[in-house]
Amino acid sequence: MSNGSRVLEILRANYGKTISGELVSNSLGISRSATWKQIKSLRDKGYRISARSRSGYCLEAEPELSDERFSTEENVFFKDSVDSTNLAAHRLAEEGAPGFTTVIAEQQLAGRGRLGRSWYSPAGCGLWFSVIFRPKELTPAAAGPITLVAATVITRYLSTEYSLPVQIKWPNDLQIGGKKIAGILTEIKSDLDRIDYLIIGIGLNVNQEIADFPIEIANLATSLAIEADKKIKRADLFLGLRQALMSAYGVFEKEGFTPFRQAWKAHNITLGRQVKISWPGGFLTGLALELTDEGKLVVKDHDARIHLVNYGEVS
Ligand code: BTX
Repeated sequence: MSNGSRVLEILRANYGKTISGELVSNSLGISRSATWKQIKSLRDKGYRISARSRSGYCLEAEPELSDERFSTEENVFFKDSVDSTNLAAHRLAEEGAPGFTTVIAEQQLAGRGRLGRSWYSPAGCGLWFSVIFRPKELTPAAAGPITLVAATVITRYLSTEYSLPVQIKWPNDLQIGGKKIAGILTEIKSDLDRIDYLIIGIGLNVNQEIADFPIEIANLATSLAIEADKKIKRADLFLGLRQALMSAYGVFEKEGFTPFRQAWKAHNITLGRQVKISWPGGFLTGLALELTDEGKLVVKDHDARIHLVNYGEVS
């Protein structure tokens, strides 16, 4: 155990109480200045520790997300700050990280949306994480609906835990009352018939207030705290969502999208509407009729021709 973890262990055992610096140093067999160095580094990680020269140190609050919080979870990597958890997950996957390896960050400096858009991911209020999947049997084509599976699982989880009317806009937007609460970015590394790995990145607004959103998305975005009218413990929510995703993945790998389709339909706001679906270089307008077992959107255009669409942006 590192000196930092040992100092933290002592402070935690005396949570809310002041403990003398001398006692901490003596019980660890390190100098007072080495103890002070560890206190400073814990403070940098977000631990609120008061220090008084005569009386000592007192742990007053711990960061919600931290290395220590997830130290007992298998293959969960926490970062204070990262460019993008999807990029960090790619790097780990390239180094051979096993399936279900997960990167979670307090903040992303270059959080990514689809088609080169950016995802606003400041510290202290959201869940920004990416999970690596290593399908053994899925072909790239069969893996397509995995984004819909993730959307269904997260929607079901949030609806049940917080009694919120979360809705899915095909393919990857989670909304409440027309405002975006979460986004999913799925990326794949594969050749034509074999998947090396899939990465599912999830951005979920948790404890933001309306005033916390930048002006460009203030009217488009919402958070769990705004909708549920209470602050939410992010670490517990993350672990619950990750578990739900891992379990759902097991079902998807064996049985495909079919077991999730009814739940997706129950929460969706796309079917039965006139839609414009755009993709790089084209678009289609028509009525969204159905979602197939393969996760494709069935659209009837104005000449009554039927199209099966598996990628695009709905407006
Ligand atoms: P998207 O392309 O569907 O949505 C991106 C659009 O959403 C932006 O152009 C902006 O209008 C809006 N937006 C940006 N930030 C937010 C926000 N915090 N809340 C609501 N609306 C917002 C959706 O892309 C997929 C996003 C995935 C994000 C996760 S976070 C963890 C992982 N790492 C990473 O870099 N991306 C994923």
